[in-house]
Amino acid sequence: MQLKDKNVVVVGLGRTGLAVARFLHQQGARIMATDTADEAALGDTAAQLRDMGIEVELGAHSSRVFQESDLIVVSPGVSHTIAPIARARSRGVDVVGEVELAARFIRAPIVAVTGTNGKTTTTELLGQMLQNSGIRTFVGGNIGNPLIEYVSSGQKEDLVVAEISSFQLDNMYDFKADIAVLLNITPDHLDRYGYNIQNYVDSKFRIYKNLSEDDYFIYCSDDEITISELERIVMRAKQLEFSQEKKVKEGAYIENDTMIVNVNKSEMRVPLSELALKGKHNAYNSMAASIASRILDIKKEVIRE
Ligand code: UMA
Repeated sequence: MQLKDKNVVVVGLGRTGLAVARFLHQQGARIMATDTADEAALGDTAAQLRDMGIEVELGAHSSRVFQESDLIVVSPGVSHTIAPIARARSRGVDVVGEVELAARFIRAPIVAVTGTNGKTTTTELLGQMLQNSGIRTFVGGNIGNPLIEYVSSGQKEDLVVAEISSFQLDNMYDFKADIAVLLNITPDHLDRYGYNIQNYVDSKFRIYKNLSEDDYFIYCSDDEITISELERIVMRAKQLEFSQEKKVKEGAYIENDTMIVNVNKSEMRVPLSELALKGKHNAYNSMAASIASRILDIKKEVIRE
């Protein structure tokens, strides 16, 4: 993707917006940055942007800023439905979130972790398993460090593990994970979704949209919303499930207080008492991270550790 001399608007100037602006500046784009907050609320961000020669608009998102744009990059905290963004999209302008933009420059395989609860824990756990196995792994996303920072840094890791929120998914189109993990879905952030749970479910399920037959979709088969949605869609990826209520053919389940992970016809068993993270929810998180690790051929001893 060529960004040099493109007119790009950065919407929202929190951690994501600043990181996006730095990246675009590095790429030689012509940048306009806009945030509804005032100067004081943004700390020294506006000053940092101006030092890079970037025009900053504060207190509103005026139409003027969006007029000549070739690309608009939206922060997760900014709704994808606000008027100036909707208008630009209807004019055919490319409107993307920071994760979508970053993914266009990431060459390493991506494991994307989403779900209402447990995303951060699972992302960290999986990142730790991979790093301990010697795989050079960047861990980022909603967890706190935007993926675009990884792209700007020029780092080239073997793998990226990304925590992805529904807000980020709303502005993701071509993003494709190699392994997607959907932990669970319960009503959350409904104010951003017109108080309609289906809009939130649709957002979460954007994670599967570009998965191919060679990719993996890991999900919790105890989660009613996930199961009923899976019945409605066509999933091309290989599916692996995890459950605490029943034995599963491929994936992970609990039997006699032991977590059993069965991937590629190879089984590993870990007594629940040995899991570092205690409790039912963490058992789910451990199952999801272990399945992803086994798909990536991480040794059982490393996962167990
Ligand atoms: N803003 C506008 N216009 C609007 C709305 C907001 O300009 O219409 C501005 C605000 O004035 C503010 C800026 O946008 O200055 C904030 O942007 P942001 O909320 O996207 O904040 P960031 O600092 O960029 O943090 C975001 C994520 N925040 C949200 O999703 C709300 C962080 O997730 C994430 O760690 C970070 O990017 C790096 O990727 C936080 C979060 O609460 C932890 N996530 C939710 C969750 O986990 O449930 C989804």
